[in-house]
Amino acid sequence: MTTPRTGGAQGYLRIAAEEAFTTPELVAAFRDELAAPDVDPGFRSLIGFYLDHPAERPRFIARALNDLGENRIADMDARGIDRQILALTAPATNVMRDVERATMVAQTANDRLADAISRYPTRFSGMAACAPQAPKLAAREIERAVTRLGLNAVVINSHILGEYLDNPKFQEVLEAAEALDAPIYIHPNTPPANMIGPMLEAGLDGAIFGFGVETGMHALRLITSGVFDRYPKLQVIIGHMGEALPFWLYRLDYMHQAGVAAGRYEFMKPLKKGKVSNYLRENFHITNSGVAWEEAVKFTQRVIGEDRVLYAMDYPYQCPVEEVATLDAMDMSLETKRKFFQTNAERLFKIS
Ligand code: 1DF
Ligand code: MN
Repeated sequence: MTTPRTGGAQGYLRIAAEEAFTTPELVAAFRDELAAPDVDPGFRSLIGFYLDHPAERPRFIARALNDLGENRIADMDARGIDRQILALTAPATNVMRDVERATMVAQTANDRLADAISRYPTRFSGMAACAPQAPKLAAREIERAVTRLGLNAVVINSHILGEYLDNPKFQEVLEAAEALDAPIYIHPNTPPANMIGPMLEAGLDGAIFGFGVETGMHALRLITSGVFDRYPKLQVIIGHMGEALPFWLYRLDYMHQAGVAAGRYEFMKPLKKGKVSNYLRENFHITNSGVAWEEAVKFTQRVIGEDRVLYAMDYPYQCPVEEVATLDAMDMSLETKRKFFQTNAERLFKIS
């Protein structure tokens, strides 16, 4: 295979929708959190590894996360990526018990991101960070980031100190996102302390599996708790081929209907749109981050619709140079590939 080029000669631009960066303020806060008593076990496993492990991959990742300039652009050129949609790297502010500091880290990250976008307006777009543990301030920061900084989406790294966005305490965050027409990307986090035990023991707590289990459950909780009946215009993006939810969908619909009909759980009320799958098809977009696999892309397009499946690379965590050539070669019409790589992202993130 030849090296993929940027510029769109293949009939579409390649926009990568889940690309990570960090800031000095976030790294400092991570270090302080790691040194604090009772550190979250998933956070220690994940960030303890990436900040300090001497192996080649974590050292490459730490360097790449810190660069919003020429080195990142060169990596994008080498991989055929025209534009990155940037998000503050996981778990960002979600683990911070110092709420004021978490809010400040999100604000400075948004300012730094807006600055990078102004330097490379054709190569970078971005999502707003926020600290949902201070919901009013988070809502205000989302508004500032969307209306003043031009960040047309929000990233939230799944559970917030063990709590989920269906909790009514976070309603201002969901309201702000819906009112501003800003999709929320629920990016993975490691499972919380009360969920992680057997996964951590087996080395399955991180991106290999635990991320997907935790984040897929978060998305499902939003559906089954009725969040989208309360915020019908809210759009949520999930990565990693929908954290496997498309593959579960038949059984989710069946068992959800059975549970609702029996009145088995207080939490699980009847939903306006009935089935779980109706919400996945109307309130979600899915990226293929980390899953450069033709069969899975096509299955997801068939199950939730080709207007809702987007390309993402997950730079710098998973960024092999040959990836886009594999996806360019998918047996798929040019029209559908263009939606996947370019136009779905342009619409969702309001890129013109
Ligand atoms: C990893 C993967 C880490 C993803 C990430 O953020 C991340 C990893 C700390 O491989 O440990 O965003 N990912 O989305 O797959
Ligand atoms: Mn990621």
